[in-house]
Amino acid sequence: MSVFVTRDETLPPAYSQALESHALPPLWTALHVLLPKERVTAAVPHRWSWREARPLLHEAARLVPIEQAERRVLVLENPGLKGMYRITSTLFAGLQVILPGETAPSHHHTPAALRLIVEGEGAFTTVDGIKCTMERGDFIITPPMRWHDHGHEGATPVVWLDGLDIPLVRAFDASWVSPLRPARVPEPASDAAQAEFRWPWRATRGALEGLAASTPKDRPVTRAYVTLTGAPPVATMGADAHWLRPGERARAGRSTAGRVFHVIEGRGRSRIGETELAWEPGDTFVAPPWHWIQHDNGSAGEPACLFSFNDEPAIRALGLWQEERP
Ligand code: 1HN
Repeated sequence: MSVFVTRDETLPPAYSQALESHALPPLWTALHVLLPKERVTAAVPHRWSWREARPLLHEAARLVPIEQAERRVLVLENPGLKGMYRITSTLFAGLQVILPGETAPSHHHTPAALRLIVEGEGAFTTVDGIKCTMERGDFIITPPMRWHDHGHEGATPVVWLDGLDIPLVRAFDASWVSPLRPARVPEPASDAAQAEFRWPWRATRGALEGLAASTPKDRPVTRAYVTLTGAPPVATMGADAHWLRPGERARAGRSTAGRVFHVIEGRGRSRIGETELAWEPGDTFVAPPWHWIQHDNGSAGEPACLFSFNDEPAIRALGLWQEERP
């Protein structure tokens, strides 16, 4: 199926027919779509309410056995990209739920994954044999081609936010997954061993709180998640933690990267382009590329913490990075 009309109605029909049958469409009718005068995205700013999503996720856990689902995920699909299973043109996001005693079998794939734990305790994910504890607010990565599975030794459902670069990988026709392998019960792993894949929220929150105390009021309090060598967590995706001081209004500018935000703590609102989105803990919202972003921790007397992931490393690597600061 063609996404835009390439037939030039002013040409002789027989000539157009000949072009079509030789796989030689004219460029001149499509040039404005291939190269618009300004950046365009079909993705729209949107917020998924945790209050609305939570009961639907828990219902999925009742309705769909893990054996059938493999990964029990509800996709955070951008309303501007219906049927495309993506939150921006390059990023996938979803909410995954696992019940006590369940295991999601092991597999590996070319897309990279990252996770932010939303609710519950007692679950773990095993990455390349390293058992990573999942506690609320923890950030955990699964780099490309690493075997990974999930288990749950606790008592209540555990939910996390999944972020993957699937649409980007699919643009290269490079997306595939290994056959499944039953998950093996992993040995506990030391904090040092987990540090390759896991950033505990406890440590990140402490660092943010310290940073907030020493940062001038007009400067944003943000910490990028980086590996031990200072690199982005995976080659295609970056991630940050943001701390909004009580009453703070943080102008974050705009850039060519798409960004997904998740509320770990606090209440506020964000202006994404022309759209105002109110948020509370557990909510997820998306800022498509080249939209102005401004977060507002309203009048609440409490700090707010936002997690965010983005396609900035990928777009930088392609030479397409651009940003504007307020
Ligand atoms: C996947 O393998 C996981 O391993 C989560 O937990 C979400 C979304 C699309 C494709 C594969 C996981 C996924 C996924």
